This record gives sequence, structure tokens and C-alpha cells, in this order.
Amino acid sequence: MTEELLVERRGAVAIVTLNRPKALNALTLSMFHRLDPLLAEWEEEPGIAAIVVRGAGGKAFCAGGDVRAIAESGPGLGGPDDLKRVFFRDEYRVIRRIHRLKTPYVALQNGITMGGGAGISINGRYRVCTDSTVFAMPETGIGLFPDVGATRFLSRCPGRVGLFLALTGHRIKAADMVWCGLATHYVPQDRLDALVETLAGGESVEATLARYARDPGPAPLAAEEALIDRCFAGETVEAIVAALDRERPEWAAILRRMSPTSLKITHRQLLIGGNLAIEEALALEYRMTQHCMESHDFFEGVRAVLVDKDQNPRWRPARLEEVTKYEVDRYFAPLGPNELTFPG
Ligand code: QUE
Repeated sequence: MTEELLVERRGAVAIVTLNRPKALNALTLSMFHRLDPLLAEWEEEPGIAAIVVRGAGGKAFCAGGDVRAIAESGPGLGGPDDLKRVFFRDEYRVIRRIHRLKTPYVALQNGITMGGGAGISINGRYRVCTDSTVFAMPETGIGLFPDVGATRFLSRCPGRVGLFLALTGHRIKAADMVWCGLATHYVPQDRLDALVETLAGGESVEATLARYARDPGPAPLAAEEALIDRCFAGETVEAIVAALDRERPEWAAILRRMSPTSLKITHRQLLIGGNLAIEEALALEYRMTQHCMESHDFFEGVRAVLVDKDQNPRWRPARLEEVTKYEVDRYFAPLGPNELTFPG
């Protein structure tokens, strides 16, 4: 089998390449199990001035987690029953390590950067987007919610823009990513190899990034911020949809296709989670994923989007009005002995 993770030392840098190009480098449990001890080891090595993470194949940095494998795991289906518990636990532990890493961590967000791919880049210190970057958090379309630390990084976008990105799954490019603080630098993709060579040669990370960075141009979302702040200030998802019906019906139509439960739990998540530390945010998200694993919409969403690809999920409940506050509360309930903890 070809390696899912390629690892290379080049001068002063350690390079990790996500290597599942046919699956858009979607993250597997074994990738986390390989990556976590590598990062821990490199952090203690004085000769390593930077850790670079990138995707193979040129099309994607990383499209997310291997959610299809998670949905299909379970007794009688051939997969390990505990993948639903272990995948998110070990993914979030890697993300926390990336966030707390002492060594400068440079994610090259070339191409598709979504879901888990956002998680292993935006929670790190340096995020380099390019002219081919497409970012989104599309989880409300598969009956999930933006996890992988999005509780924090979407809350730090201007105004209500993070909530907008979380609920709609709207795709953005480089200029918007820098404007939102989701990327720290913009570098044209044909300069990435030279950038890595310069880092390998021992030039400081800050100086190298400053030298290669270019102006990504005006951010289209900046022109929409006033409308977004107005419409997404609603106290309920129903109020947000009603405001969009008046001001931007295309976006109201997008929300009507998403899981009603996902929309309501995501709205609550971003309202309560903005000031949490990374460990607290990931523990909150872990509660939410585990409750999603016990519900209907995640499996239906994966079926409709990734398995049958009919793009026609039948959500249960099907309407926003049927998702009560009491139902939403359930997704935030503690997990007793299964709460997410961080070793070390
Ligand atoms: C929402 C998501 C994901 C998604 C599509 C969504 C996601 C994810 C993938 C994905 C894409 C290509 C692959 C793969 C997975 O798609 O998280 O294995 O080859 O990983 O609408 O959250």
C-alpha cells in the first residue's frame, strides 16, 4: 500500500505531505496516529526550525475527514464499532497539539481546504493560501456542524461572517481567507516550492513568508459584511432565514437545503464558544459529534452527498420549526466517562 503520509527532512524543515490524492487527501485515523508522535518528536528537535504540511496531487490540501468510513463503521458493517468515538478523539488531539506547537508550523493550503483540512491548518501558526485555494466548512450539508476548532476560528472572523460561513458552507478564496484571518499569508502557488526551499536553507519563517507573500486583492466578502452582520444577527435560525428571504433569497435557499438540526446546533455552538480555549472548544465539539453519531442526519447526509451522490438528503426532522430548544440542548450534554481529555 502506498503511504498515506509522506515524511521528509530537508535542511532546517520537516515536511509532511498528505498523500491520498484520489480522496482529496481526506484524513484517516491512521494519518492521525502517524502524525501525532511525529509532531511531538520534531518539537523537541533543535535542528528543526519549521514544520511544513502540504497535500499531494495539486488539487487539494485536504477535503476533510474520512467521514464516509466513520458513517459506515459499526457492527455488521465490517468497520470497527468504535471509529465514531476514536476518530474524532484522535483528530482533536492532533489539532490541539498543532495549536500548542512550539515549533513554527506552516500549512500550505493549496487547493481544496475544507473541514478537517481547515482544522489541521487554521489551528496552526502560519497558514499560506494560494490562487487555487478554496475554503469551506460544508458540514451542515452532511448533518454535522463545523468542528475541528471552528468554534474558535470562525468566531474570530469579522462580525457575523464566521456564522455565515458555518451555516451556509459558502466557499471562499484567498482574499477572503486573509481578510477573515483564516489564512495568514497569500503566496502564488507557483512560488510554493521556492518558499519551502528557502525555509530548508535556514532563513527565518517570518522573513521567508514576508518575502514570498503577495497582496491577494480585494476581499469580496468585505463588501457583503454589512448585509451579513444584519441578517445573521437574528436570535434564531428561523429569524436569520426570514431576514435572508428579504435581503438575499439565494442564501435563504441554501440554508433550506441544510440539515435543520445542524443549523440550530451550529448557531448555538458559535454563540457560546467564541472565547473558549482550544481544549474547551474541542471538548464541546466532541460532545456534539458524539451526539450526532447517535442521530439520523449525519448518516443520511453522508449517504446523499458521498455515497449515493443524489444530493437529496431527507432530513429528520425536516423543518426548522420541528427542532426544539430541548432537542438542541441534547447535543451539548456531557458524555460522562467519554468526555474528551488531552493526555500530557
Ligand atoms: C461535507 C463534509 C465533507 C465532504 C462533503 C461535505 C467532508 C469530507 C468530504 C470528502 C470529500 C472527498 C473525499 C472524502 C471525503 O466531503 O468532511 O473521502 O474523497 O471529508 O458536503 O464535511
